[in-house]
Amino acid sequence: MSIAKNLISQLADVVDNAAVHAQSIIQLTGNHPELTLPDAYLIQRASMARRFRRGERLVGMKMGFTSVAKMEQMGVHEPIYGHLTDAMLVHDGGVLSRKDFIHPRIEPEIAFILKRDLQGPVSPAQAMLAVEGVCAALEIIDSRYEKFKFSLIDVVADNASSTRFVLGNTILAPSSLDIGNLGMVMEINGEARQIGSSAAILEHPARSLAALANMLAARGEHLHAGQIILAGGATAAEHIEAGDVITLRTDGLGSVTVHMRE
Ligand code: OOG
Ligand code: MG
Repeated sequence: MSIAKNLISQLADVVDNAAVHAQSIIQLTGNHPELTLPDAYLIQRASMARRFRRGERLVGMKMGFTSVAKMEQMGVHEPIYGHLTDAMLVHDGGVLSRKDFIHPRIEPEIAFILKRDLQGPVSPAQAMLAVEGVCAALEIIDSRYEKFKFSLIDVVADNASSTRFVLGNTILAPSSLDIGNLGMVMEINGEARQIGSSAAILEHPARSLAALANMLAARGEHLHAGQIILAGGATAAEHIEAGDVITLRTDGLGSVTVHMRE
């Protein structure tokens, strides 16, 4: 059975306020062990509704925990999704301000931009037919929970730790390269800190896109033309601090950079 509507709304306020004020909170399941995964997605959607009321616009979706490295780092072993808004989108070479975050981390990703609606159930190959372009991306995550520690249910309620994402300027048609095994090197201040491959993302990022469409289809929802989809971190995430410059270099998809200042 699902929890009461007013509790969903109250908990959505808790995660939303934590994000707005960059202040950490204790895990929702600490006080509410009865929360289920469907409840967590309801809280996520209710918190997004607050952002939309403030004028933010939905621009896409993200997948999380699609690589073994991410699952092992965070102790969550099933893929989840979250919502991305225009306020989270940072341009390549953009600058972030450390004070806007609690304890930010960064991870290397691949992004898809859709040319048409994508309705599950679909196979990975069918999902790719809806893709206009692919690019390298950096995702900045900032769990609202103390010490960046959470359960599956807590992280889903917190919109999968979403805070910012940066898209590379090299956007290629998926037919022009094989995205199944692209080398990815994430550097912080010129030092290679994570080295991986797009193959780490569910063995092929197309599987992540299909998995997202299929998870949404189970709720009667679908992806829309023009949306940006992050396939999930290919490696573990790295802590970032004021003064850091982070660059992701990829085989074939160019590079993408973001700066963190005070
Ligand atoms: C949750 C978000 C996971 C990914 O790419 O795996 C995620 C987290 O790690 O805090 O974005
Ligand atoms: Mg991510």
